[in-house]
Amino acid sequence: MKQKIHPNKQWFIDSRFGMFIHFGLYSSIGRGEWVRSSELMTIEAYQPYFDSFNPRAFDAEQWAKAASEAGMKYIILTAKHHDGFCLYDSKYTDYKITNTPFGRDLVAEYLEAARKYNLKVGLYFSLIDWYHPDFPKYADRHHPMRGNEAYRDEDIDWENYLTFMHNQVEELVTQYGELDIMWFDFSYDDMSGEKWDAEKLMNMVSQHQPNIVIDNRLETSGEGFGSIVDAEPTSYAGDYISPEHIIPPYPIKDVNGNLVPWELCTSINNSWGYDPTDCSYKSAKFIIRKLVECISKNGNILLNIPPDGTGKFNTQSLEVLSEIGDWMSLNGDAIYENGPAIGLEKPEWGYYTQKDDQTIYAHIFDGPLGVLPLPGLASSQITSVKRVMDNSVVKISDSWTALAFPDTTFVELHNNHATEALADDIDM
Ligand code: FHN
Repeated sequence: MKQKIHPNKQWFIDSRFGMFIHFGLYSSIGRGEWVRSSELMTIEAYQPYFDSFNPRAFDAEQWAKAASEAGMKYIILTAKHHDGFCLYDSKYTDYKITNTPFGRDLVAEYLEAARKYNLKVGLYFSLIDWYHPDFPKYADRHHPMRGNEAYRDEDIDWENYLTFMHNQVEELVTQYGELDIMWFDFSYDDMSGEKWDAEKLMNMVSQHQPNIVIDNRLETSGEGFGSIVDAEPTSYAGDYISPEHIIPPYPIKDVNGNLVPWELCTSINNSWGYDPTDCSYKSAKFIIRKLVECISKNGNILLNIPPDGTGKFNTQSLEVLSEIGDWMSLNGDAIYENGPAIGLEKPEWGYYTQKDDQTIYAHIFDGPLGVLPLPGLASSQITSVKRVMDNSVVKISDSWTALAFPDTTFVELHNNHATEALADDIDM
């Protein structure tokens, strides 16, 4: 089944697992990245966080090493979030990290470290900018100054805002080397598509970075598919769909039956920006199982890890990432370059994924009574079954008997070979 992506961008689908990082002034407040909006905070009330911003424990190598050792193949950092604060030395604004006590271009350091760890590198860029005077305030349902009478008769120059926004994107795609992903965020109401002058923006980005992978949020938010599934997608539909905290129930296809790439973005807890009161950390096992589910439906996971106000990942995040990495080091073959198992129904005990014409993986979440039913597989098709969730390799060789029933093959799991293999189990 064909994928709807350029061959130069196949690495994105093959990678399957990436790290998202939301970091900025809001990280030092600790109430999430929407704190200005959720608390109707004026620029003046937010200014002290700018004036004192100095993440002393920031170490880009900690971020990159943690991502690499967790088995993540790409990494995406917020170069600028909705508050308009730039983590890089933008020449189009003074609202940037190089004007804070930190004083350094954090994006440049992040990119250098990520490339050192052989990660594909991406930047998140907010189309929304609550700091810029020409971004609408009073009538915008997200803006921190929404409904504030001081802005009822605001006189904004939207063309000036678009020039500013496009210029910032252009400096990112021309001043920081080869970028692998541009993660625009996000469209809503009439703030979508050509409101952003999206075709011009996409053309400019692709001209400077011809192989860059781009998400679909010039058109949508985390809830829509956008026109990439249409027969005639718009010029700014992007390369993939970016559902947020939502796993589609099936592989997404376009009108011609081609698989459409997608990437679930979610966080290791329930917060994008750092919030020390959010202790809802997902377990490694839960994340791995969701990753397998996504892959079985042709999706990736972009897992957000929020650094604290000093710039470092906390212990809970590092422990989960380390446990995922242990599992990935044993079972990465059943993750990378895997996709939906063609023609096979989802088995009751978990998921199939398929790597190539010869290799199907049985991801067994709920072990069978004793004999493993492999629906849709004939014993002649099977040369090995890797029980990746229990880290036991169950191979069918001449000493095994594979019981075949109509449309189902059963693999006996109590063979002495299995016993040897099971002895190598690593407890999840
Ligand atoms: O508003 C943002 C939010 O802060 C966060 O960056 C997420 C990540 O996908 N995107 C937007 C909400 O969809």
